[in-house]
Amino acid sequence: MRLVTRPDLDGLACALMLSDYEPIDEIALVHPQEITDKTFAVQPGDVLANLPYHPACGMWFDHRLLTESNEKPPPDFHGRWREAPSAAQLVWEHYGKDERWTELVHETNRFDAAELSEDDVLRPQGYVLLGFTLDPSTGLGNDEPYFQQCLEWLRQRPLDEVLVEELVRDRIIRMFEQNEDFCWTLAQCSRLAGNVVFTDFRQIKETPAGNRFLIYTLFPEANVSVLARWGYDPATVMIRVGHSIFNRSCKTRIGELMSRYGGGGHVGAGSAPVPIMEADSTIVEIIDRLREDG
Ligand SMILES: [Mn+2]
Repeated sequence: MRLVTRPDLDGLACALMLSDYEPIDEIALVHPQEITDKTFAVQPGDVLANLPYHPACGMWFDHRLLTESNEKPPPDFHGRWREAPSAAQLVWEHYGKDERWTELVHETNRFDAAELSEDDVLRPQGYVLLGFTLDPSTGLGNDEPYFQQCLEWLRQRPLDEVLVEELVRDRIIRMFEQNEDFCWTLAQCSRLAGNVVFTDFRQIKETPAGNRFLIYTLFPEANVSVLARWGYDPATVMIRVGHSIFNRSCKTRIGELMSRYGGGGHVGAGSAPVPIMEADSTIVEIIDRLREDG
């Protein structure tokens, strides 16, 4: 049985639990947009977790908004869906809330719902720290083998022992080193428009990488961020929008907003790939909407 998930901390927690309960012998890692765009072939019987629904799958666990851009599950699908802090929370509930996973699920919930303190962003520890090393937007590279390796380790030993593995430590060190540069680049490429901070990485050839919450420590006045960078598909610009995790007053449901542009997401964060020629007008539209909503 194959598990299809997203290579972040939520995906890792789902994989850890599901491979304990189901005969999972293969894991495929994909971005949610690949399910939305149907560019990834979901096979009959696949278990989908932490990704939008796909009609071919045998089982599905997810917590994102059900929006126009994705297919809706039938009422009797196998698995669990709800607006929840993480997909891991739903997997955990589905299999009876085993105590072995309590801390994992609690910390994954905090990380995936971005219920983080400034300390969690600047001096992360435990699962939150591991989460940042896994986060593709942190930009440490080589994410898929790293995900598979972390999964393997967490099956065998406690988190403390995994965090001191050389491969993990190397990523932690690189992450702290790059944060300083990243803050400087963020400050150069961002401007405040009312309650919105807009960061434009299109002017930079290679998209700089770093902790995706640092923007909110730099612009505490903003309650929402808009980021534009070159898409994985070179004909598009990826627009990512997220509520500030410190100033939680933004009223826009981001997943619904982004689904209008062919993307999707959660209440607090989402993204959409936009054709290059439409990017500027779309960005203006999104910023206007976020300013109107307050
Ligand atoms: Mn998730």
